[in-house]
Amino acid sequence: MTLPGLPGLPALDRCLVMGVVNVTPDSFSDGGAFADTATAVEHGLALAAAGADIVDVGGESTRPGAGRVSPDVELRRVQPVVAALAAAGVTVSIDTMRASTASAALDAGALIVNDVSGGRADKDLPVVVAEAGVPYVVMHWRAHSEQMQQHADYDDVVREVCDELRERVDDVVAAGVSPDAIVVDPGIGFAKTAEHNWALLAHLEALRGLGHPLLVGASRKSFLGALLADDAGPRPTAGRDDATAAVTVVAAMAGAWGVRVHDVQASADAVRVVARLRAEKGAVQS
Ligand code: PMM
Repeated sequence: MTLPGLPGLPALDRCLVMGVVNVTPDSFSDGGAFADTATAVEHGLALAAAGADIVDVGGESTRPGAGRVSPDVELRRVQPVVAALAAAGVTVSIDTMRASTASAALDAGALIVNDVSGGRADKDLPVVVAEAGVPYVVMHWRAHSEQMQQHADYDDVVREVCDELRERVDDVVAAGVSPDAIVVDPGIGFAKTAEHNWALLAHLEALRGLGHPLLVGASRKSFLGALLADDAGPRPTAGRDDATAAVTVVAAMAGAWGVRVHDVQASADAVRVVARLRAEKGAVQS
C-alpha cells in the first residue's frame, strides 16, 4: 500500500506530515516565535527530528485580516531558512503566493511549492513551478486575507470548493504544470466559517475524488478553538494540538496524502497508527 510518488519525493505507505515554520512576526498561532533565521532553522530541524516528512517555510502571514508583506521582506525572511534546512537534508516546501519568492526558494533548495492562492495571486507562479517540475500544492482560496472572510458564502461548500479547485487545477495545468505534480488542499479556514470547515472535513472523500493527492491544514485553527471553548472563551492556540492530532486521524483515515501541522510529534504518531490500521483492513490508498 504505497501512495503514488510526486516528482522528486519518495513514495510513502502512509499519510505524510508537513511541519510548519512561519518566519513571521504575526502568524495566528506561532507569530513571532520563529521570526529570526537562527530560531526558525533550529525549529525546522526540531520538526524534522520529531518526524516531519516535509518542513513548510513561510514568510507571509495568512491569518484572517493580515495585510501583505513586501516581496523583499518575504524573501529576506524565508531564503536563509530554506537554504539552511535544505543543506541539512530536510525536504523543504516554500509557502508563498509569489513567483519571485518561489523561484528564489527553489534555487535555495526547496523541493515543493505550497501556494495558498492556488495560482490566483500571481499568474507567474504556476509558470515557475512548471519550469522547475516540482510538486505544487494548489489550495482553495477566494481572496487575500484582508478580505477573505467576506467571501465565506456558499450554497454547498463541498461542491463549490471541489468545483473551484477543479478550475484551479485546469488553470495551472494550462500554465504548464504537470497534473502528476499537483496536490489539492481545501484551504481550511480560508474564506470559510467553522461550519464550512467541518463540512469539508466530513467529506474529504469528495475532495479525493478530484484525483490528486490531498493535503489538509487544520492545525490550531480557530474552528478548533471554538469547538473547545469554555466560559473563558475560545481555547487558545496553544491548547489546540490534541484536537489537531484528532483531525490528522480523520484526514489519514480518509486517505489524505498529507497533513500540515505545527506540533509534529503527535501527528507523526497518529499517521503511523492509521497506516497500520488501514493495512490491517486492506484499504488501498491512492
Ligand atoms: N494554512 C495556513 C498557511 N498555509 N498552506 C496550505 N497548503 N494549507 C493550509 O491550510 C495552510 C497553508 C495558515 O496557517 P498558519 O498561519 O498556521 O501557517
